[in-house]
Amino acid sequence: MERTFLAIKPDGVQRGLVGEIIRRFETKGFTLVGLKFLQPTKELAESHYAVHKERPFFPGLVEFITSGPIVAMVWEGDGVIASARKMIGATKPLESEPGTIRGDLGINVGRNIIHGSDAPETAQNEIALWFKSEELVSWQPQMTPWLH
Ligand code: FUP
Repeated sequence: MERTFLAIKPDGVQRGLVGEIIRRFETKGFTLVGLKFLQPTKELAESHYAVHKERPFFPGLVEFITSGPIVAMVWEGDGVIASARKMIGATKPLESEPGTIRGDLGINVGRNIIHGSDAPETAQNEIALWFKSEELVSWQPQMTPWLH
């Protein structure tokens, strides 16, 4: 079963959006298999965003992500990687459609509430970076078999 890594960034936590965001993925029908609340170290943030390390916004991005606690999560379900990206919406505020998390809840490219893995390989790498295998729980919701 496909899995993706999602993280509610410090702005999402500070604005009280944790419940709203988790609700969207739960009601969509995806299954939460990993969850932790932590303030990332600079080392962890730099590894996570290593692909952007030459970009001018990199230092500010690392400073922001390490500025407060975040909610790190692994979600599971059919097509969850691409589906979560759709639900999150585009990076640029003017391109994130209403109905998406960023389109409904944000206006700033840097303070964009949530991260989601963009492809199967990055999902696998990010899950391994943020979670130990014993922190992930394999389970099946019992009450809604028609969704799964
Ligand atoms: P996304 O996958 O939508 O989170 O976006 P990217 O991987 O392209 O960018 C990672 C993060 O860098 C974004 F969440 C916000 C930040 N960023 C900026 O601050 N400025 C930019 O011009 C582009 C990205």
